[in-house]
Amino acid sequence: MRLIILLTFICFFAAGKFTDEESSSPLTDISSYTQATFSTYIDHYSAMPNQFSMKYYYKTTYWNETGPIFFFCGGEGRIEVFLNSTGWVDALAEQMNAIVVYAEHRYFGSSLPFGNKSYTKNSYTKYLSPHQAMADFAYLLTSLRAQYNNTKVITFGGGYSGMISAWMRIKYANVVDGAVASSAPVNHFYGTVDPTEFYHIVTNDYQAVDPSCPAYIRTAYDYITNMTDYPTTYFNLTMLFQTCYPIITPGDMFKLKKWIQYAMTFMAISNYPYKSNFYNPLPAYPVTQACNLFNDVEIDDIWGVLKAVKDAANIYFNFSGQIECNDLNNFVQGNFGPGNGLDYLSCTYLNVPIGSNATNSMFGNIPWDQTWWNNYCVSTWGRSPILNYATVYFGATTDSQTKWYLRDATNIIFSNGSLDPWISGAITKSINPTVLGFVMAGGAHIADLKAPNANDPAEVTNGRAIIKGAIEYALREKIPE
Ligand SMILES: *[C@@H]1O[C@H](CO)[C@@H](O)[C@H](O)[C@H]1NC(C)=O
Ligand SMILES: *[C@@H]1O[C@H](CO)[C@@H](O)[C@H](O)[C@H]1NC(C)=O
Ligand SMILES: *[C@@H]1O[C@H](CO)[C@@H](O)[C@H](O)[C@H]1NC(C)=O
Ligand SMILES: *[C@@H]1O[C@H](CO)[C@@H](O)[C@H](O)[C@H]1NC(C)=O
Ligand SMILES: *[C@@H]1O[C@H](CO)[C@@H](O)[C@H](O)[C@H]1NC(C)=O
Ligand SMILES: *[C@@H]1O[C@H](CO)[C@@H](O)[C@H](O)[C@H]1NC(C)=O
Ligand SMILES: *[C@@H]1O[C@H](CO)[C@@H](O)[C@H](O)[C@H]1NC(C)=O
Ligand SMILES: *[C@@H]1O[C@H](CO)[C@@H](O)[C@H](O)[C@H]1NC(C)=O
Ligand SMILES: CC(=O)N[C@H]1CO[C@H](CO)[C@@H](O)[C@@H]1O
Repeated sequence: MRLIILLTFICFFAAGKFTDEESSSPLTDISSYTQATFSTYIDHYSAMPNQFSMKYYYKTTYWNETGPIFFFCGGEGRIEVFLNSTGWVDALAEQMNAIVVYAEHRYFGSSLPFGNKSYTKNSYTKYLSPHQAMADFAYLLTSLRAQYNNTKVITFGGGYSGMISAWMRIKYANVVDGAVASSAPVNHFYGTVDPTEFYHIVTNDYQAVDPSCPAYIRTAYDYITNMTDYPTTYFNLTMLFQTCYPIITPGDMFKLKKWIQYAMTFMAISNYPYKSNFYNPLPAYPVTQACNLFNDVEIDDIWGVLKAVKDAANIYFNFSGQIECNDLNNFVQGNFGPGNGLDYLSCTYLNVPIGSNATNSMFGNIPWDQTWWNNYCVSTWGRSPILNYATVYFGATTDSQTKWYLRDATNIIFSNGSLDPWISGAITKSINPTVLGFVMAGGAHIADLKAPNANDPAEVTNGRAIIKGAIEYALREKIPE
């Protein structure tokens, strides 16, 4: 059984109202970039000479010979998804005469050290880690700086890749002059976060749209939990949810709940005020759209509630209208491409605890169970998570200790959307004069790095101005001769 735990990393609006004039966030024009590959070591920590090709895109047309390199650190998916959906980086590069680079994270997209065998056995998969990926980025940056007048570097990233961006500045201050870390849950690790905050925030996002909405989702969940003991309901559920394979076991019922939870969570994460296509194609304000489906349903109408929750989940899974049936076994990938890299990372270096507490979550009580997770990881990957890796290697800590741990860091911006569940493990307050943490009210996950849109909440627009000011500050520091 697969537990869906994701490192992928929400909006204020009047209940029940959204405009029909949905604008889209414009995509960056990928054809204006040049695609390239960079050969680097599969293992940076042995003298093993074997190399692999990592993919990157770059654009030098804005550069004026003295401008910086804006380096977007790839994350848990093919790099094109990040390039497509972070248009503000490109727009800022134009204003600041920067070279833009988007580099793919190893083991994602087409940057596979052992080709399509990369995930087939442990001796191939074992080179997938944040530190190896960061070394790839540092070597690529060193090569690029040599080519482009040893110019300064600002890293960018959002979500997991936002963590990488901040960590690049901390670990490679010799190569990276400043970092923008949008919606980066750098403290979302074992022992440093309350695991139940995540679904608390997801629930709050539905609550904010319509105070009666979470109760419907909660009730649908309870109905399915209760029906688990009654296989006579399974046929109806199979028909209603249009599942690709019939629901025949309690395990399938568990998957059905995970499928619903996944859709509700990712709509909250992607609750942009415009159409978007990051994880999956979505309409503007998907949370509002989902809650609207419960408007005319009585909460004690079992099949009515379940039908509405199915339709709500299908806003996430089937906005394209292309899905013939709902595959409860395989619904995680979306745009991010094939491979289970994120699962492997969650089972090794990035043990990210997420749970749910019925007192504040519409998904009921699902306490984080580390033992269960360890067993899952051993049976799936033959590995147990290294619980304190992020703490020891990158200084992940509790909110109250962050200021102390990062006291010597400079030039890092931690920007957050107030509605993003990942904020529970993020840095939301400034650490020192150049390590800034702030929250943009109404912002969803990585909203600031997306191309500016007329529907952006005011604080997201202001957040971009803060980031630009901080980058200019970092770039003013003179490199000694
Ligand atoms: C390289 O950068 C330095 C420092 O920013 C600048 O003074 C110099 O003019 C640049 N050289 C070229 C060839 O652009
Ligand atoms: C990125 O956008 C281009 C259009 O510019 C589209 O062809 C491509 O499929 C998109 N790629 C991904 C991975 O979303
Ligand atoms: C290059 O661009 C930067 C940022 O826009 C600007 O400060 C600088 O004066 C420009 N340099 C040249 C040589 O045009
Ligand atoms: C990898 O690709 C080759 C050629 O396309 C194919 O023959 C092989 O079966 C694939 N291997 C895996 C593990 O998918
Ligand atoms: C589920 O079953 C429990 C125990 O029988 C009951 O208290 C609860 O009301 C049921 N929930 C729903 C939504 O029917
Ligand atoms: C199946 O659904 C129908 C209505 O669609 C309902 O009348 C029937 O009682 C349901 N069967 C079970 C076992 O819940
Ligand atoms: C997806 O949407 C299309 C078009 O609205 C619909 O025909 C299809 O049944 C939907 N698929 C599922 C699984 O609900
Ligand atoms: C849920 O939170 C309450 C209040 O903080 C606490 O007493 C309870 O133990 C928690 N339940 C679980 C399952 O964690
Ligand atoms: C974890 C955290 O700092 N959350 C804050 C996020 O921002 C909102 C709005 O500014 C605050 O209310 C939260 O306390």
